[in-house]
Amino acid sequence: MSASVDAHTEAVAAAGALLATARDVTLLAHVQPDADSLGSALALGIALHRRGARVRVSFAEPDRMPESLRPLDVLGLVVPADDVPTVPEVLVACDTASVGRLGRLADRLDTAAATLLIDHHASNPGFGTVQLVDASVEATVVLVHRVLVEMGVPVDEAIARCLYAGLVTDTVGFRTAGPAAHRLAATLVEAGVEVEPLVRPIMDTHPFAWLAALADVLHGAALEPGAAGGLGLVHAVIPAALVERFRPEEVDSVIDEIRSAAEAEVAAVLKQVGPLRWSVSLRAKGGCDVAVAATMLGGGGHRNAAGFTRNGTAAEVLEALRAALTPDRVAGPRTNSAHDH
Ligand SMILES: [Mn+2]
Repeated sequence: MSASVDAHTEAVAAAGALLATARDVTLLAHVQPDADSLGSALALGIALHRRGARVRVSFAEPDRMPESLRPLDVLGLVVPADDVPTVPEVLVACDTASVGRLGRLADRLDTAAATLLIDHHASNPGFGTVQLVDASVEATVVLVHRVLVEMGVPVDEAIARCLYAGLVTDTVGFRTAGPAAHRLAATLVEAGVEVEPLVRPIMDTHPFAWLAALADVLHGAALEPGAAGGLGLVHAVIPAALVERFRPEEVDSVIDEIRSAAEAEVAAVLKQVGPLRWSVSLRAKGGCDVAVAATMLGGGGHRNAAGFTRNGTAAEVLEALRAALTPDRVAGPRTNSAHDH
């Protein structure tokens, strides 16, 4: 066994020991929570609630649970950020690549009596008293499952649904999943997960009005074959009017359409979140590392999926992105962590 495997085994044991004795646990997802982050927090939350602990799950923003993920919260564990205790007994940060991803709840890391970080982002600097960070797994829910096994928790259907939701989304429908993740998926289906009704609302459902809006956004997309050191960049802009009109489930799905352009290694979607403020999603296909560019621009992420937020006009943000995607910055050795989110 390598040293890192030993370290992760120790961290799983430490995480299990901390949670096994915890009486009151606050589980946090990152801002704009996705299925991996909320699925991780809810899977642990359901398990701990069933062991008799007082449990709450929250995130700093937005102020509502993403509609498509609401069915995962079968026990009603999600509370508004304002209801998170000022001094939590045990705080668990799930799928949180940096302190900043906790938003205005980040200060609870300093006040909590004990903190546990569970994450799979290679760029994570590490924080918290117990740190379970393993960039070799496809999703944070994989690490949560290890902790549940360590604690001897039976993975019932409700927990399995949370874990499956994180696994299927972070692996883009298992396309980046390795053998162990496929085996975990089989275990979760055996525990009772009905895949189609679980996944369709999360990955594959939009209001009819979105189709026309999406057509407009795609019509405005542009291809720059010479960008990213000649690997090609395709990008699209989502104006504030559409960001405000539609759910994150619609807005955040645009990148999956844009990245299908064969002529571009890198895809970018600029989402207008203020008059002169943009939240930018980046995707790559393995030929370059968009986490490097995103980190340079104040964000972060994985090699093939990253993002950042930046002020300026759309043209200015695109210019900054082009500059960050120069070949010497985006090349670099491939890692074994070919996953998204
Ligand atoms: Mn994740």
